[in-house]
Amino acid sequence: MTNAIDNQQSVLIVDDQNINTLVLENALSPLYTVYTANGGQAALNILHSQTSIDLVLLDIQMPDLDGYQVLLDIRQNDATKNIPVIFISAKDAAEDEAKGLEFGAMDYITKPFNITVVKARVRNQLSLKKKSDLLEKLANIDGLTEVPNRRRYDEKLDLEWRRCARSSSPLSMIMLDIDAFKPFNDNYGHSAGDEILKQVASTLSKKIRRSGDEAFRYGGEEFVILLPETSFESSIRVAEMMREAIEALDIPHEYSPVEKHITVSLGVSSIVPVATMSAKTLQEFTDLQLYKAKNAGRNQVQG
Ligand code: GH3
Ligand code: MG
Ligand code: MG
Ligand code: MG
Repeated sequence: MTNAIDNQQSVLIVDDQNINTLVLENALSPLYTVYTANGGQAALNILHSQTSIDLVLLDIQMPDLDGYQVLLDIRQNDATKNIPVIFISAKDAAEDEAKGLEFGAMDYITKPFNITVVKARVRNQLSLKKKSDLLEKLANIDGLTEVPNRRRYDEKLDLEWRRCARSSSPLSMIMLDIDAFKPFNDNYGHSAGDEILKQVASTLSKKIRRSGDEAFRYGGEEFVILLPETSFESSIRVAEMMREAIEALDIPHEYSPVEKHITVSLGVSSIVPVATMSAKTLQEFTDLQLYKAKNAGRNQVQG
């Protein structure tokens, strides 16, 4: 195992015969971070840990879990389903190769392999992986504020809802809307408005302390923060801290009926998810609290 260098891609080599793992590791470790596993279960253990793997070189015939079973597991798991797999197998009949590709492998290399060809094929798959990672990132980030977007939020809400349902722990949500943003745009101009959105987004991101919490741009001048496994009381405190942080930016807004600077209103709610309820319930509750904060005079937290 080599040390991870920043931005270096990672390859997991899986083979029950040490000589194969060794030859591949020698060829690839000068270029990539290499992990090795001597069986199917060992491979899954690495893939299920926090390690990020960009490509798997996978033997098919192994005594414990075979390559097909490993690939099936990779594709069924949210965290690993987009990792490309290259089968490297002594099963060299055309039907075997076709079966491997139909199973979802990106490429198929027969043994005995030519190491130069293996390196070229690995390089091709990793270059594709880099491009698809970039596209995936761009698809999930809001272009203006650079925080995760609505699309990412929808995915994350669904994921955290299911996760908190399994652990019977509360999922909390904060919805935040800039007060009197229309008169700000009307008087200071739309690009000045855009700058406010960027500042608000970066303030929210900076105020997030727990690694599981995340802020998203929900739309227009509305942001949403998801706080998995966080109590209602803690979430109210986070919301109040965010409200204060934005007020402390002290951005002049002469045309606001609230204060002479930019303020925000926030709604908070918290649910221990159960299977019969939809994640949208939490969103509706939180939106209702935001509505209450607006009606009660803005620049405040309601929950
Ligand atoms: P309230 O206190 O009730 O929230 O009042 P408001 O004026 O903020 O609410 P309203 O929903 O009427 O206005 C939202 C404004 O946000 C209108 C829209 O032009 C502006 N807005 C939405 N997206 C953007 C954006 O990307 N950039 C800029 N500059 N303005 C935006
Ligand atoms: Mg084998
Ligand atoms: Mg709004
Ligand atoms: Mg508003």
